[in-house]
Amino acid sequence: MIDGKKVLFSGMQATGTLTLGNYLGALKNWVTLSEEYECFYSVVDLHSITVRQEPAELRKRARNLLTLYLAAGLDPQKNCIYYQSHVSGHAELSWILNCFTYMGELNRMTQFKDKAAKHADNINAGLFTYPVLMAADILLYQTDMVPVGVDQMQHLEITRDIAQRFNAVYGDVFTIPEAYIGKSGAKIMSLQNPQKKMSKSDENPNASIYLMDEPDVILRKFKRAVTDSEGQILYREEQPGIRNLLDIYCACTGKSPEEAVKEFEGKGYGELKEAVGETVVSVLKPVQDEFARLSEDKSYLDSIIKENAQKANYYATKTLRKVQKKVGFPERIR
Ligand code: ATP
Ligand code: LTN
Repeated sequence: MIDGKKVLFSGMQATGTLTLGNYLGALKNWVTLSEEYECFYSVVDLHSITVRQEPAELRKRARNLLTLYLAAGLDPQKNCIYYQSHVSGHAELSWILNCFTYMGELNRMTQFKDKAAKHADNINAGLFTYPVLMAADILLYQTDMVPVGVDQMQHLEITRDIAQRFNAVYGDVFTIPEAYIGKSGAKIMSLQNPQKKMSKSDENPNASIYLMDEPDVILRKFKRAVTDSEGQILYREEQPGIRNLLDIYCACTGKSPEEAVKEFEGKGYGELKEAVGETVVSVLKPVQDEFARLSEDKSYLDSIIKENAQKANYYATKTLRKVQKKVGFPERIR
């Protein structure tokens, strides 16, 4: 608890360009949640180097991602928006938690298996212990709630296991976090293959809507979206392409699938695609405009980065000192 509010933590990696999936499945919900919780939203750059990065490119993407957090509507006075690498407590706690995590547990992580297969030439120890760093991110702020996609559930489970194991030895040190899986936009699928999730690392640019796509590009991508030959607009499993378009429409408008189906009754696929495209354009336009405006304001951004890193460090250090004392490190002489 901070000032009577429950604590929420989440983060995103600055790898690739954010997609509509990231926006509807994560960022948009973060803004809603920020009213109710004391929130920490991190650009998790320590996680990014588990795969090779070009330094200048990583720095640029990390800054763009932080700017996007703000552009999407997160108020930096109310939410702590910062770079993970600016708070050394993440790495320090991660080391300690490594000593409370078993090889067998990490071996079961499906993300590790996937990424190891994808980067066979660089299966480094950081990739293996990635979930421990994620546990440190969360536990460092005594987090109650973690909004994540279903793909991150396994990492949240291991975080809870590590925390419970530590608490069993040393008493109630860590708050045990709960996952929060948002309802709307939970899984936006690829426009080219509706069986696959929309992902920023997809090789086919037509499969994903990028947050910075121009309106005509967005409309064109929707026009080309893969559908089916059923010829009717219904929300059902047998029509994954149409269902995905309706999901996107609902996540953008707040309408229910039933309402959307009713609205498009008797209409053709072309009309649906155009309507969804236009809705997405109107949702992304203010974010794009605000991103452009903020990107120009270097000194404002720098002041946010500095102040929020200080705030994050304050809370991180509080937990870290407690943990260091519990495990038996000598007291600091001041
Ligand atoms: P990558 O392609 O590099 O795996 P990604 O696009 O899957 O990246 P992540 O960085 O893994 O994105 O996820 C950032 C956040 O966005 C997470 O909370 C994740 O659950 C959410 N997210 C990612 N893709 C989607 C999607 N298609 N639908 C809904 N939410 C998504
Ligand atoms: N692993 C997550 C990003 C991430 C995260 C976190 C999410 C790193 N640390 C802590 C929630 C809480 C991902 O790849 N989406």
